[in-house]
Amino acid sequence: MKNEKSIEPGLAVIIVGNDPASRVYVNGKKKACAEIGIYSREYALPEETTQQELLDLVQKLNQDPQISGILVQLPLPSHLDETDVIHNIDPSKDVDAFHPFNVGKIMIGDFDFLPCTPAGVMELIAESGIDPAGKECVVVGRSNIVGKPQAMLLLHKNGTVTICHSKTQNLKEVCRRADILVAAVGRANFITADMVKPGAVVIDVGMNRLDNGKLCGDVDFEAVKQVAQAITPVPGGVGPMTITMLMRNTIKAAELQHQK
Ligand code: L34
Repeated sequence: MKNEKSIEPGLAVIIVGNDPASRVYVNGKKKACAEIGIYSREYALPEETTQQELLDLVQKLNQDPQISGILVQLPLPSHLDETDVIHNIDPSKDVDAFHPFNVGKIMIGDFDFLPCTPAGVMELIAESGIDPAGKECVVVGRSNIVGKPQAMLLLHKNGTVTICHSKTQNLKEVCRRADILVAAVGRANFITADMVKPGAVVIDVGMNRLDNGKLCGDVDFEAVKQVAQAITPVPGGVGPMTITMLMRNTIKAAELQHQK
């Protein structure tokens, strides 16, 4: 019989430099680990860290049996090559699912990990009793971290998916078709009420810090909530789900490594 007790998930979080938003998110991740009993280790590296130093740390953590998941908090300072760092994380410890191996597995539909933010969005939709099957799903934003994988996950659930971006023509009309609208643009109040079909489900992935320090999503919440059937707030919507999905991925990584 398998000894369940011997599985001990461990998460290594690497943060480079002094981005205040990254600090908040990393603190949230450590706190979540502590709350649910996941061992976590933080590596706070100075702004001047070199690519080689960062890669050496990733290599060391790839070999560390206490560590099941490695997360390099993005964005990195501009002198560092994010793609190169991600490529050097062992795919079996890639709890962000950013490594091309895991990205490819998601495309095929045979995956171990899902990227945390899009997975969190899917959980919110499912827990609200909403089934994307056959529905018009519009994703605004095409980043590798959110927009593209989000579209793929909605497609896996049989949604009819459209991806919009800065070159999209008639953005308003396309958004108004959506039964499920996911905003991942990175611009405060970008989605206005006239872009939303009455009764639509609106998910706000935006995390914009206004000059007054207030956190604000991509959706004009006060106006859009009047027309939407369901809408996620910022803060208190997708952000905490991102952290929850990281916990799920870390446990999954530990289980998979244990089976080997
Ligand atoms: N490698 N980098 C890597 N993985 C990730 O999954 C992330 N992301 C994004 C930025 N860089 C990353 C995050 O963790 C965004 N993100 C994230 C995580 C948590 C929250 C927001 C973004 C969050 O908890 N937001 C709170 C408010 C926090 C605040 O006050 O600033 C909320 O309620 O939305």
